[in-house]
Amino acid sequence: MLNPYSQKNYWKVFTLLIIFVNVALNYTCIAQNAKRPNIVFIMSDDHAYQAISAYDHTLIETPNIDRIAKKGMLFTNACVTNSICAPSRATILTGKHSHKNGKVDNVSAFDTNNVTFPQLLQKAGYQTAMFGKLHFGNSPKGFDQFKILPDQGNYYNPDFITKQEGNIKVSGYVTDIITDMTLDWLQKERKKDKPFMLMYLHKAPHRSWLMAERHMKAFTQKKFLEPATLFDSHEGMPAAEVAQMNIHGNMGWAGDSKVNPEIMDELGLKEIGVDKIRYKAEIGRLDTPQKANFDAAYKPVMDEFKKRYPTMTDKDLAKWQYQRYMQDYLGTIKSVDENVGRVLDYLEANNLMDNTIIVYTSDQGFYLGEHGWFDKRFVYDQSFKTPLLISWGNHIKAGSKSDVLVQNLDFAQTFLDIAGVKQPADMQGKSLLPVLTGNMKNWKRDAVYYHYYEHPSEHNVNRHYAAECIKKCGAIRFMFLKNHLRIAN
Ligand code: SGN
Ligand code: CA
Repeated sequence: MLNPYSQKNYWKVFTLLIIFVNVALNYTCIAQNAKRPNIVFIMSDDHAYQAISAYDHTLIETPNIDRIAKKGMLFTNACVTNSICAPSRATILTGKHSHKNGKVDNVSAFDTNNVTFPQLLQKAGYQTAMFGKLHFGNSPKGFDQFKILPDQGNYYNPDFITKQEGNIKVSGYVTDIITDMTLDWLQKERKKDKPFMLMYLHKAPHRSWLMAERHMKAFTQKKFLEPATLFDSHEGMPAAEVAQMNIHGNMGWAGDSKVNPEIMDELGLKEIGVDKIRYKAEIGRLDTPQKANFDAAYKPVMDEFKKRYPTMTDKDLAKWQYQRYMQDYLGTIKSVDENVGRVLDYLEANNLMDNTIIVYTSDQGFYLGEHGWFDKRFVYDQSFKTPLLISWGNHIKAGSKSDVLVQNLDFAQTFLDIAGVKQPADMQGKSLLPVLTGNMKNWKRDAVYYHYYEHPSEHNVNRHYAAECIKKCGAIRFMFLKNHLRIAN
């Protein structure tokens, strides 16, 4: 028997005690970490909710993205604070409106003095990683690993800025590559004794809508239903008259509709902006086999167009451009859906579904021909609203739907809340935890605020701000445009 009072044994007891405390502390830490939920934040770029079958079956089936809604919750009133790429990402990371985090448009640099939720999660013991499009002009803080596209990135054989390997170029198709990187990290780098927060961020379906080779033949032959407002006169929408987002008139023949520049010259088609340069910049990146597949799919389309062109009216051309737009845009989404499926399969196969909150969203919505438009920016429904699907094991009722007004401003606080990390007092959103868990007595929101700043700029959308207010009779959206107040829904 060890006598703790003897001088010799005192040190033995003391050492044993230290070992015991250490083991106990480590064990508690591992147990706590194991319990804290993992976060998988999946975001695509410019993915309209109209192009997700969980919302609408008209245009495309997205069985894998839909899996998230089947296991969890589909939000029908998720919106953004500023419908453009980098500002949306800044709002998501900081939990602050554009005027507070400083990233009001795509041009200004992101102020890295901002505190972001990944930094806070990392400090709290989360392993953090980001793969794909960030669009900030600087690297993200608070990540143990990242591989990001420079600026907008490219669809084929893209370059990446990486945390550990410097700048690299990877052969292949961007959506597949971002997924390979994500799966690689999950398989080889994820530390099993820590919770993780993974940002898996697609470039697709951003302009100029270049799909994977494997989908080109099928998608270039598809026909899609036209939206009722494809030929909108924009009556009562004063800013719409000067905006340059019209499918017929502002889309490039080469860069967008993929009409070969030589065919443009042959037909006498007028170049829109730097249309031909955009075509060459994207298509010129394809290697020989990739280009052969591209030609095999697009040449028959262009041959047919050449034949029809002499007899086509403006209306015929608009209809043709709408079909070309949908074929390419939706073709890129097909790969996003397949690849989301690969990540979900991995999480399922590795028993990670129960303790992982999975979010699918877009940096904003997008016009798919509504009002005759493409692009976003305006606070009308299709770009103000964004898709949002969230699953989280048994914490969220499978197959549930919420029409509560939520914003991309809410993600930061939601993630901090579920990770048990203190939410900074200057964050401006709300944790969605009560909504996700059906605890609605703890949820209250009367209105959300919107502000679009990027003007003068591409697409010429005037600056405007808006508020959507919840009234007993439903939601009303007020839009302030050049000091004129209008109702925008
Ligand atoms: C590019 C696109 C625009 C798009 C902006 C912003 N033109 O400039 O159509 O509105 O990005 O998009 S392109 O000819 O270069 O494709 S965002 O999603 O990054 O905000
Ligand atoms: Ca975008």
